[in-house]
Amino acid sequence: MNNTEKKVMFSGIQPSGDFTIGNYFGAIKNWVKLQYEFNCYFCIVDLHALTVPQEPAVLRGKTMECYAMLLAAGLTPDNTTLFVQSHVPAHSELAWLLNCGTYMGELSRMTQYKDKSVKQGENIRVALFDYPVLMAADILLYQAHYVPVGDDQRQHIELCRDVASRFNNMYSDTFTIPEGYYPKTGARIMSLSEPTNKMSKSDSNENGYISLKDKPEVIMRKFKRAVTDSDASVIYDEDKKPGISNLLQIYASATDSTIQKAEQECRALSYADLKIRVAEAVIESLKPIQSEFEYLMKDKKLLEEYMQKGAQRAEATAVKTLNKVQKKVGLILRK
Ligand code: ATP
Ligand code: LTN
Repeated sequence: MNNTEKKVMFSGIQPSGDFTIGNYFGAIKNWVKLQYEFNCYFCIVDLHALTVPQEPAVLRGKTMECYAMLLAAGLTPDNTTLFVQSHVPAHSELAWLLNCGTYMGELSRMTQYKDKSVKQGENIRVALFDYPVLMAADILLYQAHYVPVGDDQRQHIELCRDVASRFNNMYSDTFTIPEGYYPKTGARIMSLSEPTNKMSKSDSNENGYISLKDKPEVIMRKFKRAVTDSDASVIYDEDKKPGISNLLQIYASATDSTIQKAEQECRALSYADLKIRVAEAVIESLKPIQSEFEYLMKDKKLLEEYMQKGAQRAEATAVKTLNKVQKKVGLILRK
């Protein structure tokens, strides 16, 4: 099947820190499989990262690293259009036009905004409020059929569908109405230090997450410190034993197995041995990614070339949709 016959898939990931094994087992590893089945656009959403304060030099560095890491994890420029959001200005332009058809009330209901704005104190950026509209623009520019995301993004996908349908009804069919693509077996990896919270790359406590860049000795140390419980049985029970369940989930993901099998295999281990077993499996599964990442980071020119090609390919599609929208709302297209 050539790319034009495949359904379109779009997803984004923020360069707001180093990718964690949560991002890898929960999202990136699936993207690598999906790229052979769909016409995939995967995007480093640097403009989304700016909705909370960022150190400019750090953001630039992370964007480059995240791009290299996605390649190292197995996305290939032949099968995926991999690009940086700010390299395709159509994202910001469509976001503005969609802003003109989105209601304050709709955005006020977004739980991610409510959660994140509490952390920002008094000076909450307008962009944080507007985050879902930029996300809708990302998706709609490519006429995406499917958007692989975690459960936490459900509300944003619904908003995107509402905004797109409203536009289609008002002006005539323009946008494909996208669907969330929630992998049935998608791993949800929790923090090692607070196993009832999601593992997150922007966590201020480095012991809570394993970065894909962590060296083997760091991975081992972090797992050895992982919070468990005082009972000693290795059983999967998310409510009663969140720490142990998380370790079993990570083990299953790292060994491409199931939670049931992981539980059987590890049942007889002490907690200390379980932690070592899981750490070793993670170290092993990250090895090829880490060596490829190191290799790619030595060749910035090659990375920039890939970035440029990705942006060109994305832009060719994005501009078509943007121009349609501009015409429909009454703008004169520049000749
Ligand atoms: P941040 O800390 O900046 O909010 P994050 O680490 O939560 O970032 P996102 O950039 O919001 O990650 O998400 C990128 C993708 O990774 C999404 O598809 C999301 O569902 C997935 N993901 C993030 N954290 C986890 C996790 N702990 N377990 C499984 N999947 C995850
Ligand atoms: N909000 C998403 C990141 C994101 C995204 C997108 C995902 C930005 N634009 C478009 C899918 C499609 C997140 O925090 N995971």
